Amino acid sequence: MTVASQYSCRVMRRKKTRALGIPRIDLSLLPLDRSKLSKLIVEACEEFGFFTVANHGIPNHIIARMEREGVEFFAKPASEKQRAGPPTPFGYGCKNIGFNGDKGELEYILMEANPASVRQRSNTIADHPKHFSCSVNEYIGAVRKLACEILELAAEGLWVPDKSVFSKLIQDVNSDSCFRINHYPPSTTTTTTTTSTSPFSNPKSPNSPPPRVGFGEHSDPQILTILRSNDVPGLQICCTPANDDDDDDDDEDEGLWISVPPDPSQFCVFVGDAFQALTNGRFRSVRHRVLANSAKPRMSTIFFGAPPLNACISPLPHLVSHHSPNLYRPFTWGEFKKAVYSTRLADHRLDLFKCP
Ligand code: GA4
Repeated sequence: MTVASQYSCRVMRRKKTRALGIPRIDLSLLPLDRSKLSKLIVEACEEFGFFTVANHGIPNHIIARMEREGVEFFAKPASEKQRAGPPTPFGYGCKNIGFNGDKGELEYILMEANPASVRQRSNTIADHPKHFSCSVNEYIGAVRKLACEILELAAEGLWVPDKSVFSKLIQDVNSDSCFRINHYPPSTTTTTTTTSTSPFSNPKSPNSPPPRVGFGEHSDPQILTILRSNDVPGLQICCTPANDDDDDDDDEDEGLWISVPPDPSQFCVFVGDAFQALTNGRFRSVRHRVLANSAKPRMSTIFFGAPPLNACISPLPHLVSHHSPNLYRPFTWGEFKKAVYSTRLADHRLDLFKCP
């Protein structure tokens, strides 16, 4: 990928994209303002495919325990960390991402988000495997519950008759959800820092050095992603500019990278490709990336909520009409995953499933 293409993001043109302030959903409005919240969540998923969640109700001690385990693991010597690798598809990875040659300035642990797999994998990850697996399973349990609450609010906001239509997919005992801890080591140069007075990172001055890419541009394949980071910046989401008055017929446009200010007290929520397909394109999976230019190490913990492998992903009938015909052909999550692993990070995998 060229440096120039790292600065821009090609996304489907949305003529109605307006404000560029990142939506923040305050869950303390529950239960009184449920319908207002569900409307705000739907708007955020339609316009950005992304929002942050404040007052989420997950106890601090669960988050703090999880964070300590991550810090402890990445502080180990490389040879010990490698005992948990390679990440094909689960385990410890360093710089290599996926199976097709993608690289990033990070190291990570990837695992299946079910209690038995976490327990088994902990033996190669931690000196105190029981402690590690308890911390991770408790954290995943809490975050999965948060994801379900958000999915139910989204279903209500879409006026879908069965409000558990999305949440039951990631709650299923056979859910293929996964969990990841990313660690971006500090940058040794201070000249490439991304912290600026403006959250908008492009256009860059021609003199500024190229950004160090921690995790390259991509969309998440699953239904919903819930991320929490420490207080170190780096995450950027791609948004389309407001262009309501531009009526030409190009179907693609340059996007704008917006830096998401880190806030350890909040969670970031990303719409994934499967959610875009289930909502017949009404929600959009957000393209995002992480730049690793900070002088401090960034660590993020991420839950990817996915359906069981045999679940059918097909636009909800309620969201298909004469005016909004089926955008995607039905596919199983297993089929989609196969496509995911045969592509490069930046590829648009959902396009392979578009109706002719
Ligand atoms: C992106 C979202 C999740 O981190 C992930 C990633 C996976 C991996 O790191 O192995 C992928 C990437 C992610 C999408 C395309 C493929 C698969 C790397 C890659 C090049 C765990 C996932 O499910 O898809």
